Formats: sequence, structure tokens, C-alpha cells
Amino acid sequence: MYQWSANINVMIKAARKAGRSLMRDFKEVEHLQVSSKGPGDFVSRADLKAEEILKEELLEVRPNYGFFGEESTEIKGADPTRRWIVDPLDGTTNFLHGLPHWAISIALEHKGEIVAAVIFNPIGDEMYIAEKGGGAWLNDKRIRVSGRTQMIEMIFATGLPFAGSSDLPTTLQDLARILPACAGVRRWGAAALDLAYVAAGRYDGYWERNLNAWDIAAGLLLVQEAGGMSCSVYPDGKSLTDGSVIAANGSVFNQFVKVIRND
Ligand code: LIP
Repeated sequence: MYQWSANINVMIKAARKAGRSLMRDFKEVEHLQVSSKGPGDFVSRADLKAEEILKEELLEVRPNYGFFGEESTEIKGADPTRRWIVDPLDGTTNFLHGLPHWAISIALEHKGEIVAAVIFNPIGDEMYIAEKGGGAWLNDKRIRVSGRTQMIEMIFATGLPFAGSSDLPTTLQDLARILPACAGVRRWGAAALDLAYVAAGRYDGYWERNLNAWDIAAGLLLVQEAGGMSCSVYPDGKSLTDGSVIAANGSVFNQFVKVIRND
């Protein structure tokens, strides 16, 4: 097994601690579905609590690093070259509805590059880990992107716009091009896990637009370290800044990029 850096150990410990808190709250959410008030406020509090745990754990050990999380204002660190990029609860809508598909995502950025990544799915007790140059791992097993070569046999994941979002026509056009060319498209609702599944060879590829850096930072490194490729949906874009991603195994990557960009 690869010898992780101290940072990865810190990230794993933090993810497990936040995971225990979210698991306790997830059990409550089930009861709240039937209450007239619904679980909305409760889930917002669960999300905030998880981010507080992560912030405390990560900054206690690395007080000089910055912290950029979904739920709070960015903290600039004394070391401006390093920051944690954190999504305490990716797949919030799933969590809210009692659907067991959500995760904690933690990435470490150094000089603009992601160098360490942990994505934790507490329900399945799946800890995805990647470190630059150290490969990608699921618990103690090395993972790789899928070996499929024919697009028609492949399964892709994506996100679907919700609540009147303006990118619905673009998404429908994407689907019209990709669906006839592949074995299926899935929308499971947690971008971090979508990327982790590409890294683990479960999905052959994934694309989505309008995400945030915390949704994808850790997953991008996992895909890369698992032997996959990724880029922005936009020809001159950068995923971490424009929030779009196309990721896949190397055999289909160029073809997949062409389909999504409609080249
Ligand atoms: C969500 C993603 C989901 C995506 C949503 C949203 P959140 O993250 O993981 O797959 O389609 O746009 O960004 O809000 O649950 O952290």
C-alpha cells in the first residue's frame, strides 16, 4: 500500500469525523420526511455542522493553510500557496430526501494545483484517496478508470439542471447527442461521487456544467491518478474556475469531448 503523506492522514481523520456527524443526522432525516415542516432546516444545520468539524480538524493541524468551503466565507491562510477546498455534503438534495448517495469531499490545493484528495461516502464506508504521483485508491485497493474502448458499451454520468435553471436546453441537446451513442446515462446527484466512480471504473465518463470548485476539486485528482483524463467543457476553460468538467478513460476521452462540445 502506498505511504500516504501526513496531509492525507489528516484529511481521512477529518472526513471520518464529519461522516459520523452526518450519519447521525441522516438517520433523523428519515423521520422528518413525514413531518409537515420537512427536513430542510435540519439538513442545512447538518451541512454547517459537518463543515465546522472539517474546518476545525483541518486547520488545527495546518493552521497556516487557507480554507475554502461551500458553507462559509473563505479563510485566507498565512501560507497563500495552500488551501483546503471542501464540500462537507455533496449530494445535499439526496440527503434531504433520505437517498443514500452523498459524500464529503476534501481537496488540498498547492499553487493552484490539486495535490491531495479524499472523498468519503460514509453509507458504503468508501474512502477514495488520491495524492499527486501516488495513484488513486478506494479504501486499501488501487483503482483505475475503466478499460472499455467502445462508446456504445459505455455508461456516462451527468447532472441535470433543476429549479428552472437556464442550462436545460444545453443539457437536452447533450443528451440527444450522447444517448444514441452509448449504453446509458445516469444522474445520481453527487458530482464528487460521479468523479470517484469514473476513477473506480464504474462509470466510463462524466460531464457537467455549472458546478463549484468544491464539488469537483478532489474528484479531478482521483480521475487523473486513476489514469483518466479530464478537461473543461469550454475549449479554453479550466474546470476549477469555470465549474465544468468532462472526464473519462483515455480510450474514449477525445471522442467524448467532441460529442459534448458538439465539435
Ligand atoms: C450538487 C452536485 C450535484 C449537482 C448539483 C450540486 P451539492 O452539489 O453534487 O451533482 O448536479 O448542481 O452542485 O449542492 O449537493 O453540494
